[in-house]
Amino acid sequence: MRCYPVRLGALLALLAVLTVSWIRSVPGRPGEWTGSVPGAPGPKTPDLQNLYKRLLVAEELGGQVNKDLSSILEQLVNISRTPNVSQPVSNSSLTNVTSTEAVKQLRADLSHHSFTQPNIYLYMPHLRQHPDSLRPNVVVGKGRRGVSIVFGIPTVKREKQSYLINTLNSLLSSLTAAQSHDLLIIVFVAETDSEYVSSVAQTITDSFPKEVQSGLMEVVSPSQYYYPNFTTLKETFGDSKERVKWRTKQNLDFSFLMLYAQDKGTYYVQLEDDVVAKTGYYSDMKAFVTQTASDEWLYLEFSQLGFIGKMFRTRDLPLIAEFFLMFHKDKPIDWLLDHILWVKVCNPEKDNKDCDQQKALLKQRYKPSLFQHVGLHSSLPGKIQQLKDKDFDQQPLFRAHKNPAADLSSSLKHYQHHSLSRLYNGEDFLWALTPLRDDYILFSFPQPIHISGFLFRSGNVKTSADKFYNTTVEVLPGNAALKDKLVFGSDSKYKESKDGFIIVGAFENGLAEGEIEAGLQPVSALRLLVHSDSDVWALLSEVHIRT
Ligand SMILES: *[C@@H]1O[C@H](CO)[C@@H](O)[C@H](O)[C@H]1NC(C)=O
Ligand SMILES: *[C@@H]1O[C@H](CO)[C@@H](O)[C@H](O)[C@H]1NC(C)=O
Ligand SMILES: *[C@@H]1O[C@H](CO)[C@@H](O)[C@H](O)[C@H]1NC(C)=O
Ligand SMILES: *[C@@H]1O[C@H](CO)[C@@H](O)[C@H](O)[C@H]1NC(C)=O
Ligand SMILES: *[C@@H]1O[C@H](CO)[C@@H](O)[C@H](O)[C@H]1NC(C)=O
Ligand SMILES: *[C@H]1O[C@H](CO)[C@@H](O)[C@H](O)[C@H]1NC(C)=O
Repeated sequence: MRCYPVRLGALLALLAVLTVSWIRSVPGRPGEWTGSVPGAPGPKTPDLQNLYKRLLVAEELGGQVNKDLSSILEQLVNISRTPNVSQPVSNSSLTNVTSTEAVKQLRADLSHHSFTQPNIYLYMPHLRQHPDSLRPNVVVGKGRRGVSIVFGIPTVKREKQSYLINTLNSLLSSLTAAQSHDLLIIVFVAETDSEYVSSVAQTITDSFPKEVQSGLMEVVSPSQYYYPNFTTLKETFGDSKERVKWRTKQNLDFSFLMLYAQDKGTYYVQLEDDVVAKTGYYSDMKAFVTQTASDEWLYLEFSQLGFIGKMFRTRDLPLIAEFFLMFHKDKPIDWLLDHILWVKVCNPEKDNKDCDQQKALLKQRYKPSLFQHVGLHSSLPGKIQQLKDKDFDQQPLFRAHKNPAADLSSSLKHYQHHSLSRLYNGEDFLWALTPLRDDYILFSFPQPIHISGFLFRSGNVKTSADKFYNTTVEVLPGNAALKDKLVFGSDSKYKESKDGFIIVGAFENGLAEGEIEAGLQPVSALRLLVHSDSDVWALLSEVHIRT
C-alpha cells in the first residue's frame, strides 16, 4: 500500500491535465478541491467517496489515460471499501493514515497542475461528451519523430484532390535522401466522413508508396466528435454564416494539426493543400533558420500569403494552438496570429507604428517566397511567377457593369473577399477556388426578363490563367413550351443542358459573349456550368448581362 501514493499521484497528475479545470468548474461546490477548507465536505461524504465519484466522471473524459484510470479506480474502490466494511463511513478518524496521505498527495498534485496546464474543455465544452474526441485518427503513419521540419497540410473535401497530390509532389521532388529523412509531412484530412478520409489516404499511399513506407508521409484526421455544432455560431465582422463556419473550422483544424505535430520535430511549417514549393526550399529554410537562430522570432514567413509557409518552433505550438482555441469562434486565424504578436509586444500607450515595429521583430520574412499559392499567380505546378510589375497594378483588375437585379448563387468557394456578389455589384472580381465538374454560378431573376446579350470575362492582367475552362453559358427560358421547339425542332441549333437550361454559349480563351434570341425570351435565369475539373482557380473579372 505504501507504494501507491506515488503512482497514483503521477497518474492522476496526467489526468489532471485533462480534467482539472472541468472539475474545478463544477458549480455549487466551492472549496471542495482546495484542501484548505477543513471539514468542507458534508457529513456522510468522506473525501474518498468524493474522489471516487469524481474519478468515475473523469474516467469518461480521460481518453487515452483510460486504462491507467481503471486501475486507479480499482485501487480507490478498494481503499474506500475498507472502512466501509468495518465501520460507518461517517467516522473520518477511521480513515487510515495511508489512504489519507494518498489523498493529500493527490490533492497536492492536482492543485499544482491545475495552475500550469491549459484545458481545452473550457474552450470546447462539447468535447467532454466523448472521451475520444481529441484522439487523432492516424490513417497512414509510422510515428516518425525527431525530424527538423514538420509540414502540416490541412485538406478538405471541397478542394480538388489532384492539387494536394501536386502539392506533395512539389514538396518531395527536390529532396535529397538525407533531407527526406529529416522531414515529416502530415496531411490532415479535416473531414469526419471516414470514407472520404480513407480515399485520400489510399490515393496518397498509391501515389507515394516509398514515402508512406519510410514514415515521411502521414495522413491524419480528427475524431468525428471533434467539431462543435457550427450552426450556433454568432455572425461577426460582417461575415456570413457560411464564412463564420469556415473560419471557425479552420481555427479548429489548424489547432488540432499543431497539437498533433508538436512533439514530432523541431520546427513546424503550416502549408495549404494547393501550393507549389520552390526547388531547394529545404536548404533555404534551414539556412534562414540557422541565420536567425538567436533571434526571438515567433514565426518565420516563407510566403506572404495568409497562413502559408509560416514556420514555428514546435515548442511554441501549445501556446499558439491554445490561443487559437480560446478565440476560435471569434476571429479568423490570420487575425488571431497577428493578435498573439500584439499581445506579446505592443504597448497600448504607444502608437501603431511602434506596435508594428515591435511585431516585426517577432516575425521575419524570407524573400523570395518559397511557397506559392497555385491559384494566386495561376502558375501551373512547378512554374512560379512573381508578377510585381507596377504597371500591372495600375490596370483594372475587374470591370463594373450595371446588371439587372438577380439572386446570385454558386457552388464555388471564393477566396477572401472576392465574392460573387461583389463582382455582380461592380466592386470586385470573383476569385474562386479550383472549379470542379458541375460547379455552377447561377443568376436568377425574380421575374423573367428580356435579356439581349451577355458577356463573361475570366482572368485579369495579374491572374491571366485563372479562367473558366470547359464551361458553358446557359439560359433558363421563362416559357418552357418555346424551349422545346427550339431544342427539339428540326432546325434546332441549341443543345439542352440539365434542369431545363439551354446552352447558349461557352467560354473560349476565357471569354464568353453572345446574344440571346427572341425565341428564348423572357429569361428566368442564366447559368455558368463547369463541365470538367479545372487545374487552376477561376477568376471572373467582368459580368455584363444586357437587358
Ligand atoms: C482490489 O480488491 C480486489 C478484491 O477485493 C482485488 O482482487 C484487486 O486486486 C484489488 N485491486 C488492487 C489494484 O489492489
Ligand atoms: C458500503 O456501504 C454502502 C452503504 O453505505 C453499501 O451499499 C455498500 O454495499 C458497502 N460496500 C461494501 C463493500 O460493503
Ligand atoms: C469514530 O471512531 C472513534 C474511534 O476510532 C470513536 O471514538 C468515535 O466515537 C467514532 N465516531 C463516530 C461518529 O462514530
Ligand atoms: C445544432 O444546433 C441546432 C440549433 O441549436 C440544432 O437544431 C441541431 O440539431 C444541432 N445539430 C446537431 C448535430 O447537434
Ligand atoms: C469537357 O467536359 C466534358 C464532360 O466532362 C468532357 O467530356 C470533355 O472532354 C471536356 N472538354 C475539354 C475540352 O476538356
Ligand atoms: C493506520 O496506519 C498507520 C500506519 O501508517 C498506523 O500507525 C495506524 O495505527 C493505523 N490506524 C488505524 C486506525 O488503523
